Amino acid sequence: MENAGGGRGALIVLEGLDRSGKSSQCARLLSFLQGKGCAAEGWRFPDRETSVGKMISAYLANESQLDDRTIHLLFSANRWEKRSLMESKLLGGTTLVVDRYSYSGVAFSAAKGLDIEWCKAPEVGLLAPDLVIYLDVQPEKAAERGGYGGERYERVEFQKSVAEHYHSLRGSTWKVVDGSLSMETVEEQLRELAMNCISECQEKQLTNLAW
Ligand code: 2DT
Ligand code: MG
Repeated sequence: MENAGGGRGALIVLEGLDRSGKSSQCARLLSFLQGKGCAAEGWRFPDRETSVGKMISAYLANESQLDDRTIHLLFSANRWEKRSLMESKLLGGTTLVVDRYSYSGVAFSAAKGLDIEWCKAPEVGLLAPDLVIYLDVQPEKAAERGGYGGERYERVEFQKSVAEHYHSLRGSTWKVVDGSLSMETVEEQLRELAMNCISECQEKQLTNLAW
């Protein structure tokens, strides 16, 4: 379809609080795009498969303790270690649907009290998304959705602070979708946003994240 002419793929990021529906919607969007014949892959951060990702995973499971700045930089390193592969996929025409990215990195660390500018710095130079879809749900509502999985950060008070920091990061590539609507309604909105993004990004250069 859109990328049949050899254009680049789109970098589409989904962001939101824990239990906002990101992972389900990423999967639905991905199968929709693939069903349309679009070259697309689903990615997620943290990517827990790499050696850095394994350290992050142990930290999130409360199996290890790390200084706040140290874990922040590991999350960032986990994106940096994937940057060149991400770039070659995109330039090769594959659209990437990514579950969390630098915005999670900044919003979660800033919610711990780290300086937001300090948090943004290591993200500069990663690839800039063409579209960031923020699934907006109230922290209390998200917590009701089958509860949290018991990982670090999965507490309502903390998630409220994360939501405020996400809010301060909203920029021109952001689209806020009401995540409290039905799965089908959200899915429909995401399809439209993604299709528009994929066709529009054909004429746009891939750029670096600059905040
Ligand atoms: P998942 O529940 O989506 O696996 O995320 N996080 C994530 C950060 O603190 N910094 C980051 O850079 C990223 C990508 C959000 C696990 C948790 O990790 C947090 C929730
Ligand atoms: Mg989680």
